[in-house]
Amino acid sequence: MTIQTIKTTPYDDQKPGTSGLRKRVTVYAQPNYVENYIQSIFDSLDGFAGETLVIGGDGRYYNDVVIQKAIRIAAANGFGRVLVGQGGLLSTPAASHVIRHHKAFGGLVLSASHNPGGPDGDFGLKYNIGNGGPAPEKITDAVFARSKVIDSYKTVDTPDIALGQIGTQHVGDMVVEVIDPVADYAALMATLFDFDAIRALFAGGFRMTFDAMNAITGPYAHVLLEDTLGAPKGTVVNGTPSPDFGGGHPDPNLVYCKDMHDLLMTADGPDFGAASDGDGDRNLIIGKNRFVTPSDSLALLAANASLAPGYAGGIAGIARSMPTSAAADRVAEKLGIEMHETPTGWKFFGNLLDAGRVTICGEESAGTGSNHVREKDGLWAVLLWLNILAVRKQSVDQIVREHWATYGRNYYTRHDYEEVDAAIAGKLVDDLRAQLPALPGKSFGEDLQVAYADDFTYLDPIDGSTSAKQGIRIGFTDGSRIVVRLSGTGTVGATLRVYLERYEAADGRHDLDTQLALEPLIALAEELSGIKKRTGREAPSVIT
Ligand code: G16
Repeated sequence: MTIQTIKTTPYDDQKPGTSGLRKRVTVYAQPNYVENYIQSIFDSLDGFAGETLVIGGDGRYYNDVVIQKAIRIAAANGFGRVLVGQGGLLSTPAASHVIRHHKAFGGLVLSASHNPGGPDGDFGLKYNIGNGGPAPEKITDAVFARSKVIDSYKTVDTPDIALGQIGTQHVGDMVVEVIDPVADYAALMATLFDFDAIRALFAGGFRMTFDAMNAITGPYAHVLLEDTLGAPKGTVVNGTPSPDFGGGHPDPNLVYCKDMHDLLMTADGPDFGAASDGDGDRNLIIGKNRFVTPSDSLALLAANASLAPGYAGGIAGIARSMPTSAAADRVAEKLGIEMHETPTGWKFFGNLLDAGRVTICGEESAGTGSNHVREKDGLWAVLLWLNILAVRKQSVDQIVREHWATYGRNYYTRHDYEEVDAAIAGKLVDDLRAQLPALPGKSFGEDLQVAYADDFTYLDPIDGSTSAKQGIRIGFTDGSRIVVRLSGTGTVGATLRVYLERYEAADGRHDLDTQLALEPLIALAEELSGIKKRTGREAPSVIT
């Protein structure tokens, strides 16, 4: 095998965001853009000679091109073996499991997650470490630093690897194993959940619809829900992955899954609806006549996890991202277990999971997961919900209402302003930050008195690292909160996210419309930040 060293010039924009490097395909298609980034990753790692690397992606446009480049660069850099999903496919949680299960050194996950795909859509690359989780900031910072000075990359001159056939091939001295993308993951799910109980649920006439959004979870959902658990054929819709997600936006929220939501709100609709995103790590949960917010879903899954065999011994602790509602905190308090608040992004959960401090983690952005992998996991959440429904023999709506009656309800919404001018968004956040020292103690209206106001800094209790400027928090004495932060996954302009939350006690009113219940906070957020005035937007682009 002849290793080629190719001269290159650096790009200045290869800074990984909340979850890897996400850019337009047109940006990724620039000369050596992919090569520079992958070489910068490998240059930031030590000790992988002869080791195993996992590579797989969500099958979006450009996946096939990048995967061939990645295999060649891995061979030239001295990896001993690459495990790659058949067709270049692996959902993000499956990639995490394959890394762990096969004791790989790490993995390259090719995905821009819920962002649209296609020639004019987005592409993404993320490096995951040996625990199966996204690389921590000390690695992503090193990758960015390297990308700014890189002057060459290594590759080999070989024909493309045939990814269609399961089996073993060679690229120079490196072994390439093309594996079934679903098998290892499906076997893991069987160890966590009571498949017999879920089979009995379906056999008893329980009806669900699962929208795979023309993305990666289709093959996984067909195997697990229909072939293994006996849900009728047709339960999984949009189940064939396509490079541009059928022209859709593979984000499982109430905007892009409106049809499913509306179906679940009809009298003869199914009992349960769920969806997952482009790379299979997010989930949407809707029961008949009951949408479950991701923050509530996290709390409910944590409270009921012990009903599934994989968690029968109880859970060690819960972690949630800072903007996620405090609903899970009340569950942790009642269970007498640890509760952690981390910055946005799954990479911050890894240390807590590795240390055994937490078992279940979640984010308000439709992400939930557990210590079974080191990524959030869409189908896992769906299966845990099914397991809970099978054991409790109640509807989603009943379970949610009982939860609120026990713990109280955290009314919660997120307002996104997408593709805002980056300079305006940056200034807006800076100006809001400048107001923070004067806010504590101040009252707004009759009920809102500021208890604290800060820019969230996280101190990792395991490795002692700190992450500053993780989002502005304004907390009130009644448990209400306003959080404002800039997205780290958008690819055009800036996305401003405003998160709003209000707590209503267990004996309070739980049947209010969410936007109405949060109206005073929505108005106050505008008063303090001036988003509409400064951006000229009349309303958020997306409300979840
Ligand atoms: C968004 C969400 C985060 C999530 C991240 C990555 O980040 O707000 O909670 O961790 O996406 O998720 P995925 O891999 O599914 O895209 P941001 O920075 O845009 O708010």
